[in-house]
Amino acid sequence: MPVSLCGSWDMVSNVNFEGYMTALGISLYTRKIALKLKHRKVIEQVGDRYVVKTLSTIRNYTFSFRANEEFQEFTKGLDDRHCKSLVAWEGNKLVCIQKGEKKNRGWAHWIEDDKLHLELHCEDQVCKQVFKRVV
Ligand code: ECB
Repeated sequence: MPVSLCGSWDMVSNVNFEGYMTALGISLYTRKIALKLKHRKVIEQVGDRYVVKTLSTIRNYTFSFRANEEFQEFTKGLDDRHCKSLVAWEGNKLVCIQKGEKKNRGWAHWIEDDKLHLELHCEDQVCKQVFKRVV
């Protein structure tokens, strides 16, 4: 049984978010603003139904899904694309594959050293984010 990712988490590091946003075609202007943001993740789970909220001072993104079930994702307020997304546990990692216009797009979440880790990838870019639990 994988450990629970549930709770509220505050960003402590964000490596190569710039490269990830560039791969998604985000404009220089928006990237400059987005790079200054500290994200908060709020993860809720009931059975195999998840809600993942990414919160910031200027924009929020909420995404809900059932594990092992493909669904339509619209990345509203991010790069505004439609993807066919599938989230599944692979060992201790919650892994999402986002099929769509962008190649090799997806992310993985896992817990390591009491921190929430997130690796976001798109094309040849990998962004690594770490979050600490909000107390
Ligand atoms: C919503 C907080 C970030 C807001 C950034 C604002 C403008 C940047 C516009 C586009 C950037 C494109 C995508 C990166 C944004 C957030 C990265 C995490 C979103 C995500 O897919 O989280 C997953 C995994 O936790 C769950 O949806």
